Amino acid sequence: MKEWIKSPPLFVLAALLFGIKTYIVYRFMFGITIESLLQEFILFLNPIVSAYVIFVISVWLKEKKQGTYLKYTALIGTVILYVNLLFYRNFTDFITVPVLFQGNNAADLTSSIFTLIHLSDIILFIDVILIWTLSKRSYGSVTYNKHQRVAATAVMFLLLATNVTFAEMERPMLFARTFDREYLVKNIGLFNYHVYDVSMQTKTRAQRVMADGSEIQEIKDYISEEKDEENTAEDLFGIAEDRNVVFISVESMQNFVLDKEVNGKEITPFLNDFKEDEDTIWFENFYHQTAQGKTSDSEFIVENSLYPLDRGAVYFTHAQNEYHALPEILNQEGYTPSVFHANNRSFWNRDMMYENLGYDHFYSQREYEVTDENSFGWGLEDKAFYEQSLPYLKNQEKPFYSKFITLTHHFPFELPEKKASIDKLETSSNTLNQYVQTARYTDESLEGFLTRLKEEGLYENTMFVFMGDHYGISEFHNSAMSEFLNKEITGYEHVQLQRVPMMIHIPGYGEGKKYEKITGQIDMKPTLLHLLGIEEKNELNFGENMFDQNRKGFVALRDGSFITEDYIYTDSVCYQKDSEEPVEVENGEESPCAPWKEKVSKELGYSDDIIYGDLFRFYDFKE
Ligand code: GP9
Ligand code: MN
Repeated sequence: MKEWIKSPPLFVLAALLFGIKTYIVYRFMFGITIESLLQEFILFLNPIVSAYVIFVISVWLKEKKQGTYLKYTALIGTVILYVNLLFYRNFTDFITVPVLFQGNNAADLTSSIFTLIHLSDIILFIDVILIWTLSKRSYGSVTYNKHQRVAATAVMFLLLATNVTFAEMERPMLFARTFDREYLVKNIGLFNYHVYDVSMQTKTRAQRVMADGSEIQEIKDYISEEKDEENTAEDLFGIAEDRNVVFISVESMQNFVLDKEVNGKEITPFLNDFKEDEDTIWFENFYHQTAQGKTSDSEFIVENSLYPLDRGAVYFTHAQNEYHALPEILNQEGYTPSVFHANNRSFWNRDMMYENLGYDHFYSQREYEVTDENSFGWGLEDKAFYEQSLPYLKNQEKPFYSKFITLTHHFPFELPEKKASIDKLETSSNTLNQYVQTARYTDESLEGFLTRLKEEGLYENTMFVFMGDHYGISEFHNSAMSEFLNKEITGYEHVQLQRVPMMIHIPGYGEGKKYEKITGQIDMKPTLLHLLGIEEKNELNFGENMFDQNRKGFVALRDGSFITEDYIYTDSVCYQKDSEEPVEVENGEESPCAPWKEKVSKELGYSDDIIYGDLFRFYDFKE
């Protein structure tokens, strides 16, 4: 080992050269954003670790083969890096397997290739030239004894463990959640990211290949059986016909802040009035149904009336599937569907998924002016976001369907002192204490947006939908939550905390009211189509129009918990809604939750089958 430090063998030199080069590319050629010292360190560490992992293999090869292995590995690695760089210069994103086969992307790249290549890129090949030169000499082939081979390999495991530990510290559950390619590359490196991407792709492909068209009929039968007799809907069909739609996905907003105060001040004064407005239809028992895909899951549920997956984000894992999504349907009906969200395009794989779902345009970070004054935390603050969105909105061809995704009220809910209008709470959780301040910020920004739309003449002929995307305060803060709500957070209460705002506001409607029936995000697609007066032929939705009078009677959460009119089931406990207590079942008797539980798991299973098997490709929605 000692001699190795004095005069390192070629594989060590190659790993260092290649690793440092990759770091330089990450840091200065890809626009990767660094938010902390730890991130900077990981970004530096992982390319060296990855390079070492690849190059150390040479110690197990015959002497003559070592040089060849090292030089070709360096060359191929550099080519991969370089192609990614060219791709990045064009798309501000990293290559994924499916994208390689997306014709228009490749065409885009070839047409602009010369503008993407810079003369200075030559420096990327300097280490390759050096490794090629050195490998020709005896330096390229070394006789390693067994001891040295094992030592070199042990170092590899040590380096890998260090890298993984730091990455996990930086981003817990990095792989399970897989939310952003930039995060993945930042934490595990470009090459490991490609390995990961290929394995994901293979797994997805395999499940798809096994599927055939027979299953979709069974699912269709199930869905039509569950739908009750015809014509049971309250007649609201088409009450918002031909209107524009402004759909606001309100980040992390939960119902528990509504009508609550902090030191004598309402947390959400605007929403409190808005829900009671004569033009507002308010569903107070509306549940989010998201899992690890967070915001993207809520988007997926609303757009497709399918459930998200219980692990990973379907926006990532099944972005290539065939869907029959809301934006696509609206587009066919003459609407312009677009999304406004001031985050980077690849977050949650949105750039890929939106195209597949039929959105016309995605106004993302690059269309907004983000400065130190108008941003903090996750980026552009909502008030500036709305203001800067207005010119784009005005230019939409009408009628438009515009989805806005807010960002300021996001974990960790930090708001600069001067932007806060109410006090923090004083519970044992700082997160919860701050949550109310960003909730208030959201409330103000929503009010401001409506005012601006009125001024711009975009209010009267629009239908507004405000929906909370998912919880903001996790179970982890239960004890602080019980301090705030003044009650114990049982399983029952935990499920009830998954209720998020669902307010539909139709200017001039005048018959707005509060609905107490249980509903969920899965019901959004059929409900919106109903209000817009669009008949969906051949619907394959798990949700139902929320105005139907005979609905199937349960709302399923993605972890298998569910809500019925009389019971709440979670963590294997069946609660009676009246008493909020667990149901007592005599020995040998069946729990009243049991039949529901069966239905729920059947439904979730069918939804998974559609996604894993990409079953919609066997179905003709037009027929
Ligand atoms: C990021 C935004 C927030 O683009 O959607 O993500 P979340 O963590 O809430 O899913
Ligand atoms: Mn969110």
